[in-house]
Order: sequence, then structure tokens, then C-alpha cells
Amino acid sequence: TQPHPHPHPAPEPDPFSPFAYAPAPESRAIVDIAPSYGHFIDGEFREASDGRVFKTIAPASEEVLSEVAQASTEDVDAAVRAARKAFTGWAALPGSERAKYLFRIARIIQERSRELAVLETLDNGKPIRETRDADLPLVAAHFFYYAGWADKLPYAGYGADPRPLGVAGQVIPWNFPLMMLAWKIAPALATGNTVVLKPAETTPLSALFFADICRQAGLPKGVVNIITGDGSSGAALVEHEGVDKVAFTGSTAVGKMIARTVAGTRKKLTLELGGKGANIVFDDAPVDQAVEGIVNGIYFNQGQVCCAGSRLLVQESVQEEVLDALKRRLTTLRVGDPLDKNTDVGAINSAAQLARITELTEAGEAEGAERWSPSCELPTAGYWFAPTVFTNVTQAHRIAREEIFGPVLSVLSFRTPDEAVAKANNTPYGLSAGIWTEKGSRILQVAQQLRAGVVWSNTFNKFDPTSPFGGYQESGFGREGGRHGLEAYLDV
Ligand code: TAP
Repeated sequence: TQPHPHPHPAPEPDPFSPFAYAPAPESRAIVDIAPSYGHFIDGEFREASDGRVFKTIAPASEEVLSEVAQASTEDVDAAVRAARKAFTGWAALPGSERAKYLFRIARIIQERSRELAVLETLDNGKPIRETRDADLPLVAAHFFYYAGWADKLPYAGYGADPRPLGVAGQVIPWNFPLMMLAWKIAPALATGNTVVLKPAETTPLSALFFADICRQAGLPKGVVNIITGDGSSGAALVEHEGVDKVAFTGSTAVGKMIARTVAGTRKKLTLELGGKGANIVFDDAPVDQAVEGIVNGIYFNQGQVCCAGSRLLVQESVQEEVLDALKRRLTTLRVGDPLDKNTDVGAINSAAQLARITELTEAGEAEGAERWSPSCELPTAGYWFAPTVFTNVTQAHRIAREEIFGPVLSVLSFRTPDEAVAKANNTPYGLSAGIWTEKGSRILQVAQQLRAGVVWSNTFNKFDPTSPFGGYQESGFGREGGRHGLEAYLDV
């Protein structure tokens, strides 16, 4: 008998589109994780010089995924030396040649995106729908975008012959492991620098798979080096005298320590730190659309997002209506197995992060705010936190001031636009904000007054490689993305 052809065959992924993605990955079977990994130095994987290793686990199940090397100062030194050795040749390549490697890397990322999405979901705990539809397409798009700049640097507005800085030491967090890697490595390579990157201790795997992609792309040895380890390995990299540029994304506390370490040296520095973004809903905003934006703002990636809309500022006259609609919407969110395509909210990245979220929410209750969560059953193994909303919050509460980095929304109200701006700006941070209103003039007026690096209007958590991203105040300095992102890696 002839098999019946499927009436609507799935469309083939378009390999030429930076936004193409493969069909839904179903299971972890499509990713082959080795029992152990070494550092990627000078084009090859090497064991730690002192043999030390640590385990990386799946936060959704606490299953051990693999053992990775813990970088000593010797390993850091070897990686920096490899990057230094590779620098002369890489920087001397015509931009069009460097572009070819970056385009090749971008294409391989697309081809391997199912595997990478499952891997990222396993190691990080975020839903597969996010890694598949947001992280991976954006990672590929970032490499495509900076590949396009590599042969056009004299036209970037930084002089006729902008030069690379040298060896970049890059330290990244666990919330968007592969995307933060792309934000760091793509502009560095496009501008002719070589890199040593340290991923976060809890999410080292996708960076190691990226190392394999560099090999597959035939990238010259030593141009990209990946060392795994904890904060001490990051500190050793930042301190290494062979590093010309330090790029860090993570907590404000560690960012301040790094700024002190680098102060007075020749090293250039960019910092992307924490945030406490205000999502401002005016009384003329379309409520259903705003509710979707609030949910996306704080429950995307379990709220473990530096630009999360963690403070909802809602105009008093519509507060009740918005909160009722929000709570109704939250009861429909599915919390659970991140590899299930229907899951909206996955696992918290680590026990330490869960403890921090728990501590801050307990402080919220103790200080008198009112706590609400939809009823949802949380898995017994792994690290989980139900979507949470706090009302009756004052600006003095810790949950209104400190970055929680979890699925926890603090709701405050306002009467006038001036009051909304004053409350939104009442934070030591300044990374992101959102404005929901029908009035275009109000969007422009309020956006002008907000001290935030990115202001979204009638949307939230939208990213694009062409757009510069970065902070004001204690959210850091320097921009990543867009033409501005080149400046961080050029001697201008
Ligand atoms: P951090 O400690 O800042 O971790 C970021 C990166 O820096 C990791 O790779 C980390 O390694 C490394 N690191 C730690 N100490 C270092 C040091 N002294 N010198 C150089 N590198 C060092 O963040 P965390 O502990 O994972 O999270 C704590 C809080 O930071 C969160 O609750 C959240 O509020 C905030 N956070 C913000 C962001 C963004 S994007 N703004 C991202 C993550 C966390 P290890 O992984 O081994 O610690």
C-alpha cells in the first residue's frame, strides 16, 4: 500500500532567514551531552590543569547533565595566551574574511538550533517555546547582524580606520546563556578582537557547544576560547594582565567589584547590570493588550531578566480592572516541564536563586504587601516558584526597590503622568521601562523623562540586534547591539 502523504507538510525551514527556526523539538533525545567537558583553548578541548571539575544540573529535575572543568589561574592564563597569539592574524584579516566566518557561525547555529534549544532548556530551565522562538532566532540574528558590519567598519562613524582593542575577557550570566554569548562574541569578532569567555557556573553547556560550532566553522584557533568555572575563574580572567577589554553582564554587586579591579589599568570596560523596570499602564491603554505585556514583562524566563518589568505602575482609575484581568490571565499560565511545548513558566535556574526569590517575597509579606498567586501544582523535584503578584506595595518596600530576578510582580499605583515618571525613576537602576497608552504624544513625553536605557511602548521585552541596549545609573554603562555596540570593541 502507498503511504498517504500528509495533506499539509510542514514548511522547510528557510536557511537564509535570520529569523527562521526549525520545527518544535520534542525531547532531550536530540541532544548528545557528553559525560564531561574540558575548556576550549586554542581550538581544542582540554582538561583543567589541576583536574578540578564541577557538575552542571538540570534545574527542572536536578538531574546531573555533565561534569565540566573548573578553570584555575593557569587555565585562564593559557586561554588568554591563546587569544593573544591569535589576535595578530585575526585583526589583520580583511573585514570581508572575518565576515565569512561570522556568517558561517550564524548559519550553523540555525542548522543546529533544535539541538541548542533543547540543550539550553535543559541546562537553564526555561521553557522550550522561549529557547526555540526567542533565544535561538535572536542568537543567529546577532551573528548575522555583526557579520554584516565586519567589512564596513570605516563607515560605522568611528573614524576611517578603527582598530580592535586586542583580547576581550568576557563574563556572562545564566539567564540567557547563548544570547549573552552572542551579544559578547559577535561584535568582538566582527571588529577584529579575540576573546576568552566564561559562562555562568550553572549554565556552561551551550557555550561549550558553541565552541564546537567554532571548530565546525573552521574559525582559526585561539580566536574564541571558552573557560568554565565559578566566580573565582571570572575574577582571574578580569584580573589577567593580558586582557585589554573586559565585558561583563551580571549582578550590580559583582559589576562594582569588577569596576574596582579594572580601575587604573589600561583595560576598557563595559558593564550590563541589574534593573528594576517600571511598566506604566495609563487609563486609556487597551487593557487586554497591556495585560499580555505585563505577563510577558515579568513572567518571561521566570522573571530572570535584567530588563524585566518587575514594577507595575498602574493608573488608579483602572487599577481594579487591570488587576482583575491580570489575575484571570495568570490562572491560564502553565507552569511545569520546560521541555513541554505548552509550558509557559519553567524552572528557576538554581537553588541559590530560588532562595533569593523566597527571601525577598517573605520580606514583601513581612513589610505588609499583599501576596497572590494562581493555584498551580509545582513539580516536586527541581526549583520552582509560582507566578506571584504583590499589591499594597509602597516604594519603601524591598520588593519595590531590589531586583528579585524571579516571577514576582510588585504593583504600585499613580494618579498623574508626573507621579508615574517620579515613581518609575525612583530607583538606583535605569535599564528598561514600558509605557501603555493610546496617546502618541504621551508616549514621547513620558519616554523623554524616563531614565532608562530602553523604553518600550505598547510592547515589552522586544529585542533586535540592530538596537543598542544598555543602562543608566547602576544598571551599567556601554551599549550592546546596533552600531553603538561596535564602539565597545574599538579603539576610537
Ligand atoms: P553574578 O554573580 O553577577 O554572575 C554573573 C557572572 O559573573 C557569572 O559568570 C559569575 O560566575 C561571574 N562572577 C561571579 N563573581 C565574580 C567575580 N568576583 N569576578 C568576576 N566574575 C564573577 O550573578 P549571580 O550570582 O548569578 O546572580 C545574582 C543576582 O544577580 C541575581 O539574583 C540577579 O539579581 C542578578 N543578575 C543579573 C543579571 C543581569 S543580566 N543583569 C544576570 C544574572 C544575575 P558564577 O556563575 O560562577 O557565579
